[in-house]
Amino acid sequence: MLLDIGWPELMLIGVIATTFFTLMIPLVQTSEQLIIVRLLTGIGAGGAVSAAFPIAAELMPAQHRRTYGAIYEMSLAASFTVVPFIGGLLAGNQYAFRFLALPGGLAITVVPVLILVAIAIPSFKLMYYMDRVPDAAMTINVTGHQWYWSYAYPKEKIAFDSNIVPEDKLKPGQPRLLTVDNPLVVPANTNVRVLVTSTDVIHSWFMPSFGVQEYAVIGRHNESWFNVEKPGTYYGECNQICGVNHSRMPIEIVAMSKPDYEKWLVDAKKKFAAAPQEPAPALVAAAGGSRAAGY
Ligand SMILES: [Cu+2]
Repeated sequence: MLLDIGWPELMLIGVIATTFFTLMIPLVQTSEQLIIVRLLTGIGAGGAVSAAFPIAAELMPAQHRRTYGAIYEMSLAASFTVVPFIGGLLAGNQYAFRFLALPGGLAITVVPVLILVAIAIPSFKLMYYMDRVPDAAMTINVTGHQWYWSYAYPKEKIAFDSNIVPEDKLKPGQPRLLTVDNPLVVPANTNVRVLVTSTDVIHSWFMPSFGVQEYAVIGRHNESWFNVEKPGTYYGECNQICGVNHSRMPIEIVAMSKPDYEKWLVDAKKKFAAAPQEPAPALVAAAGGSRAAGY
């Protein structure tokens, strides 16, 4: 790193800068100067927060990094808004106080903060539960390619490609740009774990109705899970720009009742008999992603 400065030193510089610029606030004479000092305070505080997170990330369990990422973004936003403002108040700056004296001045500062805090509490809880992978009854390997998905059921020893059905081959009732030749079939009311990876560029396996969006990255297995409560057909798309046919690699998932799924499986084992798959890596979450063999 530049001048051999590490994160701890950078954090210290941020804290010193924040303190220094906060102490500068009483010297401010015009509102323009206040804006500049507030911005510099924000950069100092933002720098301190940004340096603290890589340090903290090393100490955190990998499966919760998404939650910490959200905390980081909120801290960064606060660095530029709340911190310099409170700094101004603490420093007794006339402009900060004048702003508060405006009709509703306090309200437009405090109310959004309270709303954010109120939203944050259930969000963090939800993100925590989203990041946990409960005991899954089955695992499916999802692989993104330019430009189609392939699915493998390692335990069931089946694997197949899932390609878009071109518009002129659609049957009545099939939606265009969403219908595939071989949809992914899963049993309903079952915890299904997906391990998402890619063989070329970065894709993203996005199933809005399942609340699942997982990047498909070469050499990494990203883990997610879902449980489809209602049998039916569900659609999703690749939502990471991955090349010229990005819009032509939809995801179609058919959730069947367990008996129907078992029937499908019997046929699928004949139709899609796959070369033995590599065993599903069971410890992906604990290891924070693993290198897939063979890349
Ligand atoms: Cu893609």
